[in-house]
Amino acid sequence: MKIFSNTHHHLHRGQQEMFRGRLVDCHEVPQRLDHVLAELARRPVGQLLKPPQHLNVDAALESVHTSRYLAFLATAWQEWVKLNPDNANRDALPSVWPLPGHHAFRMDKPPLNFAARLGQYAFDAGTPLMAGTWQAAREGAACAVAAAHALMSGESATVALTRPPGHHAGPAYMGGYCFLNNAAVAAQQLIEQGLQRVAVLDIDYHHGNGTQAIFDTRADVYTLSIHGDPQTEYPFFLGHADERGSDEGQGFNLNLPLPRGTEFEVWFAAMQKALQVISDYGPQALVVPLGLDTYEGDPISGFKLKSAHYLQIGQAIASLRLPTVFTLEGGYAVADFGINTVNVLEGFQTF
Ligand code: Q9C
Ligand code: ZN
Repeated sequence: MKIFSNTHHHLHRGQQEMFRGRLVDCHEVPQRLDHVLAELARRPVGQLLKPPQHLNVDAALESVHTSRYLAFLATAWQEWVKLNPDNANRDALPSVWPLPGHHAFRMDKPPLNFAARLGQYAFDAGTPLMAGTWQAAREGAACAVAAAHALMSGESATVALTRPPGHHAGPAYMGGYCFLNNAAVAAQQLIEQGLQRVAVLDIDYHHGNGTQAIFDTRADVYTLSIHGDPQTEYPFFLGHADERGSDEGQGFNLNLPLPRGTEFEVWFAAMQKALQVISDYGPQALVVPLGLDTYEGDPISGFKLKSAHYLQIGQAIASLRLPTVFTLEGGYAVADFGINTVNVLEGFQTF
């Protein structure tokens, strides 16, 4: 198992996120990845690598995100500081948005003010952007490209071990602590390297809205997500069971929402259903956006999985016998995050 690790992830360290009317400490912290690395030192389930230099990361990003969004991200921090020099000590968070469906808003006259532009590219105020965000996120995407390419070279499983996470990032927006959609980058690279069908099985607690949106109209990437019911759980505005894909992609998205409080047995039944659908689709590879926020100890989520269950989950994924790329997503019970992550990888390896 080749594990591509983002050595630049520390450059992204948000201070605070907006939550119910106040700024609270960020949940998505650098120590998360440090705990995984520490656990991998104890249980070396694979080879730790850096993504090679020669990869065309920009082209890989352009194939899942819009050029405008990428250009915005690359210069966002400089623009934020230009707005007011004092901003150099503050993370950028949006606070004004053009509400969709309200024709009074002039979508044809995009504002020049940077605080307003931020609202055009972010769907929440919980995703702080700072000086090192672009560099950290881009190196994370490089890990996803490397993981996809290594799979095409014959590895049976690879990992993009990275933060910030990616699955909430859409074609032209950030949100949910995500900027660049690493899982979508990996899936798209597998297609561009010659595969005809790829499945994406998202097991983060939160619906993978960005990945679903990116592949919504496509039949060559089947997106599946098991997550907290969006009627009560973030990201709220997508992730219902009746979203099956559009146009050519009709029938190639499956959402399996579960109520807050769901225990492992019920969660695992949904997983079995997803595995059957994947197996019927007959993909040549699998991408797993791996969130560990389904854990009972997670401070912002509502499922009740225990650490030992992650070994079983890894085994169940391996039972598909598909070349598999894992990308690291959420999981905020920081002290147990390393154990839970490595349990999935070890379960996969020992199937
Ligand atoms: N302040 C991922 O797991 N905020 N993103 C919820 C807590 C958003 C989660 C409220 C949660 C985003 C990758
Ligand atoms: Zn999550």
